[in-house]
Amino acid sequence: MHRTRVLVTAPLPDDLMTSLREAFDLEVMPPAGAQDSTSVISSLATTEGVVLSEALQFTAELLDSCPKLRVISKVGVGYDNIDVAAATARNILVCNTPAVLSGAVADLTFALLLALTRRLRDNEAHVRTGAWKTASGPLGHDIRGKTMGIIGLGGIGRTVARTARGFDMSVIYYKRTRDLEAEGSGLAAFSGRDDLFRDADVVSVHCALTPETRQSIGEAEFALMKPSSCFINMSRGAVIDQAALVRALQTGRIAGAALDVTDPEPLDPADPLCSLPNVVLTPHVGSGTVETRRAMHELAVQNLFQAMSGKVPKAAVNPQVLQAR
Ligand code: 8YV
Repeated sequence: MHRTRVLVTAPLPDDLMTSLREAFDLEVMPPAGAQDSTSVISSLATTEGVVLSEALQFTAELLDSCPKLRVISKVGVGYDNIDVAAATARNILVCNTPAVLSGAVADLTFALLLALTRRLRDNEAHVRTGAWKTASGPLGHDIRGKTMGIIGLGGIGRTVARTARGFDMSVIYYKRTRDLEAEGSGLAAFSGRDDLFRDADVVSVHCALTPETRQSIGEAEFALMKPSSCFINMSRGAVIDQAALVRALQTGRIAGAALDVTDPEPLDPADPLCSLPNVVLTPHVGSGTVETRRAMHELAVQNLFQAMSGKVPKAAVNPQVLQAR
């Protein structure tokens, strides 16, 4: 009897793996190292569905080696490792996991921002090294009363805006299409792009990585920022010109940066970012809580089940594929 072949590239909890195994002929991609596109091409020839992590780049070329593929269900809200236009042209439905991770990413945004502005690392070292015996800890800066500038007001950006309001911050945002609801409800005021870089005390990036946003924040934008301002990136490392950011930090053009994402990932410990004192770094763990990852995994598996059985999944990136079918 023919069983539908599904490839899983993301490590999923046992119970979800069991439910997938009961329904499909499952192939699990080995963890990092073997996860390059070419090593799975032979299995992709018969694969009809994929539960996808960041492990594979679904380029048009790779999609061409997947003649039977119908559904790619991404674990994550960002789907920049999938050529969606090429998938749509081949009638392949792409799903993702929005909303369920917005809270966790927004929380880490503020954890990083406060770590930077309240000099958490310096103050911790002050205790651990005994420096406290002779001097009080270094002073930080308030975020209360300051202006948060959000680039990209999607689900995550809006949650960051709500959290910023809880910290008594003013919130301005830039997005290609204005969010009149956010403006009307008083959540965030629209700002021109240059004005945002000029006026914000904190610039926080939450836009998707697209051909338009790739390398879109660089020398010119950092030159607009206040010397006292901080830069945060929670989206994708490639949205910014990282060398320009390093220069802005080294020269004191901006005060500091907090980055959950870099280009490349993992970041080489010899990278200049790792030795700058005014930088806080985390290893792309914006959604990295037990609860949020569980919710993402459940949604990705649910999307796959629904899409494979011809139903409209909870979160489809290119739902027009379903209409075409
Ligand atoms: C990662 C993320 O995908 O949702 C996104 O777009 O960047 C993260 O949540 C995470 O590593 C899950 O694989």
